[in-house]
Amino acid sequence: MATIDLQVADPVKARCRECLPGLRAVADEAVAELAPAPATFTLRLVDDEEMRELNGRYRQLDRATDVLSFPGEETPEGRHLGDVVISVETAAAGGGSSLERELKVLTLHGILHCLGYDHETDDGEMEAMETRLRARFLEPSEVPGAKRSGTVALVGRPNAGKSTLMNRMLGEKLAIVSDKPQTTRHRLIGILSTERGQMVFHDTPGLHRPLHRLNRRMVHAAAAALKEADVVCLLRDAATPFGRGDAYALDLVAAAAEGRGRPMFCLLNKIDLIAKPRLLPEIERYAGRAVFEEIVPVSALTGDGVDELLELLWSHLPPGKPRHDPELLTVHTERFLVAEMIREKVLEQTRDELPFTTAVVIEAWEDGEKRTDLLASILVDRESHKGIVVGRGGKRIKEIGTAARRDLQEFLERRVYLELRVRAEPGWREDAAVLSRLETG
Ligand SMILES: Nc1nc2c(ncn2[C@@H]2O[C@H](COP(=O)(O)OP(=O)(O)OP(=O)(O)O)[C@@H](O)[C@H]2O)c(=O)[nH]1
Ligand SMILES: [Mg+2]
Repeated sequence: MATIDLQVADPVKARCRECLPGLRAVADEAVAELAPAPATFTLRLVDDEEMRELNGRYRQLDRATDVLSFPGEETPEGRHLGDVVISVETAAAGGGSSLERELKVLTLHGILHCLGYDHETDDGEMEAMETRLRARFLEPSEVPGAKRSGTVALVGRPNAGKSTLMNRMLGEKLAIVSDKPQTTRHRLIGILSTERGQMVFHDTPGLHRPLHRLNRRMVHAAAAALKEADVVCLLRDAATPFGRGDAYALDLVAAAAEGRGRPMFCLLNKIDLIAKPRLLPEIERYAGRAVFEEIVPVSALTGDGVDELLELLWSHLPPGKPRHDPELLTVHTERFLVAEMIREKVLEQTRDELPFTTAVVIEAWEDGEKRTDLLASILVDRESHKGIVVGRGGKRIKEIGTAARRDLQEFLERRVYLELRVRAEPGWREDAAVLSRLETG
């Protein structure tokens, strides 16, 4: 935790007394989030006279200004984030909003300068960050009942239960799920619209050390969501022992936390599988990393803890208008979702024999008057894998087809004729052209 040194010069003491608790809270939270390493930070409130003197000494300008920032440095005692000085008189004269709000706005502005942001040279980066910080720290409490709108990224190791959790929160089965790791291959968007506003989930491929071009794309998709989302949830399968893969995912997320300025939560999933006493050390392990706002135990499968989680997520989304038509569940094409549904059946039916190596391509799609005719190819890595998918006497591919057709008819709400082929396409996981075709989501 950072230590905030809040100094108030005598001439402005009476004027800003009532603002101090709120201001300290914002400074505390903002510093903790933007500079999670132990740090000290000084916030000094002064009058115009002292400000003019400082402005003259450090910037050779003989006039008062609203805020000055002095970035700090590493000291033997730890990191000093810097000093922000605000003239209460100038702040009160500008802005048009309450003094407390103006002081908070200037404090956030000063903190960002201390962190090295510079709105004069950074092409809007600092401004975007300020908008987010204001939405996060100022507006929600001041506009009761305002609608929320934002993105929530679900990241974590393969098999942690990200897709299951997204489906659970949407109340619809959008993402395919399997007991095999690396089921999700693309960033999958799920839209939840309620009277509270709009929450857009980004279900992501599991974080792992990538070996193929496909896997590099997968991890890249997860990393991008981690960077852009308003709220990040790191999921961990709490029923498995903490291992190298968990440490890898945690480090990636922690590295992305610095300077994000938006909240992150750690979700301990699959609590239906473990006894409570085993959960406590897990909670402590993640609480020890100062990047998480809260550690939340859930079961995506049974729904235990999910309502509380949704409540928490809503309260941390910025205010705003919905970005998508509230009728939509997702932004992906039917073609992409249909290919995914078929791939799920392949994963289900081939169990452990064909790990990570299939893809599904829709070759033809014809909407007739009463029926949709689909031709899909299942790509495998090697000639010798074809037999596994086809099965003895074609039994397995028939089962895949039957199961897929059932789901597709429900999804498309019409009769479906599905023809499946199996094609060996060696090296498809490295082939940029094939991968781009698969990404027409
Ligand atoms: N018991 C239990 N099983 C769960 C829970 N959540 C997910 N699972 C199971 O865990 C497996 C993996 O779930 P997914 O949702 O596909 O996991 P994922 O994190 O999306 O995996 P990738 O897409 O491969 O990264 C499936 O067999 C799920 O049924 C849970 O809360 N409890
Ligand atoms: Mg998934």
